[in-house]
Amino acid sequence: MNRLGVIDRYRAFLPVTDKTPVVSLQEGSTPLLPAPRLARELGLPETSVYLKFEGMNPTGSFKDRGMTVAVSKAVEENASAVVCASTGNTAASAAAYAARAGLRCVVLLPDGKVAAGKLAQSLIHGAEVLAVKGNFDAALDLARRASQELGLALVNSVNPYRIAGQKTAAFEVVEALGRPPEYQFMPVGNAGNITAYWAGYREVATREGLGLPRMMGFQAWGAAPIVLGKPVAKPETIATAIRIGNPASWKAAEAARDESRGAIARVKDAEILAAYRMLARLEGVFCEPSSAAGVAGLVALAKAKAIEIADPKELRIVCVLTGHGLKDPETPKSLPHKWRAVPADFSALKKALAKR
Ligand code: AN7
Repeated sequence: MNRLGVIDRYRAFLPVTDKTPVVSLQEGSTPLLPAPRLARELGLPETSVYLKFEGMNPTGSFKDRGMTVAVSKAVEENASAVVCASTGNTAASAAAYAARAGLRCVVLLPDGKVAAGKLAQSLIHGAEVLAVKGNFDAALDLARRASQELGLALVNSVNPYRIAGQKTAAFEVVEALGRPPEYQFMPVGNAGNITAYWAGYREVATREGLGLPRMMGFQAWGAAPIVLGKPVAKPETIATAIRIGNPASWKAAEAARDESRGAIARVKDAEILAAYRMLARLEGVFCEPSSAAGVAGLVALAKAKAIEIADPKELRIVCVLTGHGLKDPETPKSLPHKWRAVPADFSALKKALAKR
């Protein structure tokens, strides 16, 4: 398959020139999956709900869209090393793209709070992994200082090249639907992604004379600074990717919310886990828990009959599933399952299958 990465596909809309060396893993071009069984379960029109499955990117999350641009520009600007703080996915992506570019990569991770798959990725790609005895917000402060004082290129989403790359997901949604959706639901952590999608939707709307979606962002209940209107000193949630108390793109996320007549609200861990299971069981789509926060928000609004439906046939709702479920192999085991041991014996198997 000849797949273009996001720089080659959207070159004209990105801050690159012919001189920029392209560091790519053929990221982007992710599926936009219809979710009719989920829609029916929520009492929404069957053709209305779509899943932008960003877990299908090379390192398993949306971060790759921004990382290809950030690392390509770091190489162009003669950086010899990159640094980031991360709840796991940014680190995994930075580690992979830095490896591909032959750059040194330093990742600062909140000690003990990173899902197993993400840590495994940073390690195998050869990043220098530093487990910070503190949360993401403390790690980001350290990464900023390391960038300023030690000259490492910072590849967190405060780097505008990251946001530029990530806005390409909005371009793909519009291409797939033929127009922007009425609503977009997504998780919010450091708030770079909601900022990037909003920039992307605004760009296509201006270019092609189209409308704009309402941006619906969801934080975890115990890590909801934007909802509460103040930083959270000790953010807590099972959705470790969005365990962030002081988002870097706070103001831009509020602008996306307000300009789009959208909302930023919070969902409980139990609601996140319920949506996570629902996606896996109704649609065959396995995302990581944080990714399900947007869907949990949709479930809550659909239940409250708070989704505006002008024309049921025309309604389009996109849920962004930011990361792959395999990133976090532990969480599924904590949920109830049909799982039992059987002796290696056919009559025992028959008996076991008879009682469901
Ligand atoms: C799966 O990797 O912040 O609101 O350091 O991994 O743009 O931060 C990850 C965030 C949603 C939130 N879903 O996006 C990091 C990091 C997943 C994520 C978010 C993250 P932003």
